[in-house]
Order: sequence, then C-alpha cells, then structure tokens
Amino acid sequence: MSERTLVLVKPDGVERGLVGEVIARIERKGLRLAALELRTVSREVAEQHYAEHDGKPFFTSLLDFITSGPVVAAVVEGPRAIAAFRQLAGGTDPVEKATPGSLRGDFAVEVESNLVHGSDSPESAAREIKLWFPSL
Ligand code: DAT
Ligand code: MG
Repeated sequence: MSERTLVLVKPDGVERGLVGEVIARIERKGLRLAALELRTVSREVAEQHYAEHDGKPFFTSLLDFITSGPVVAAVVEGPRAIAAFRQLAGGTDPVEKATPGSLRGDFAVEVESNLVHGSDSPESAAREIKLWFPSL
C-alpha cells in the first residue's frame, strides 16, 4: 500500500547545497517524488506546521530558523513512506540519536538545524501535506 509523507529540506540543507543529497537518498530508497518546490515559509505556515511544539522553550527559535531562508518542500510517496523517510532522516538529535548513515547522522550536528523534516504519522502527514500542498 502506498503512503505519502511531507518532507522538508530545512534552510541549513538548502544553504549548504544538500538538496540533491537528500533527494538522491529518497529515490535510492525506492520512494518517489509526488511534488517538489523551493519555498520561503511564512511565519503563519511555520506556526501551523510546528503547532504541536507551541509553548515549548525552543518554539520561537524553531520558527526563526525555519523561516530564515528557503526550504525545499516535497511530497514523497511509496510503500511505508512515512517510516521509511524517518529512517533515512535519523533521530532528532543528530549526534545523540541519529546513527551514521542517516541524513542527520551524516550531515548535521545541532538539534535545531538538523537538515530535514519528515511527517511522523499518517495523521501528521495528511495535515502537513494539506498545509504545504493544498491542491494535492
Ligand atoms: P523531528 O523533527 O525529529 O520530528 P520534533 O518534532 O520533536 O522532531 O521537533 C521538531 C524540530 O524542533 C526538530 O527537528 C528540531 C527542533 N527541536 C526539537 N527538540 C528540540 C530541542 N530540545 N531544542 C531545540 N530544538 C529542538
Ligand atoms: Mg516532528
């Protein structure tokens, strides 16, 4: 059964020229791109995207970061796409939780600028795809 997930290459990844690396790993894994676009995120969309973190100590800083430069937003599809991309991404903390071989494990150090976002559940994926790509 095919699934869809929302993937972001965050501003650090775009700035560092790692968009191709992320997309190559997605395709190599056996997932497909259903949508792909370079975007600058508004504060409003950023707040909605990260609504679950509203009130946490890092929320304002997270919004500042995600709106600090262009991101690449993608809808990625394929069997088990949600969990498969989370595996490619690695854990949230690039040093403590992401293993070498994962995107964050290989290319990131700080928790906040951890290169990529991927939806964490079917409910999040549906909500995030609607937010980023309402016409899909
Ligand atoms: P993930 O992106 O792995 O789904 P999350 O949803 O828990 O992680 O958090 C969203 C983002 O917020 C995460 O990618 C980086 C940032 N973040 C999470 N925990 C943080 C913390 N303790 N300090 C600073 N930034 C944090
Ligand atoms: Mg998350």
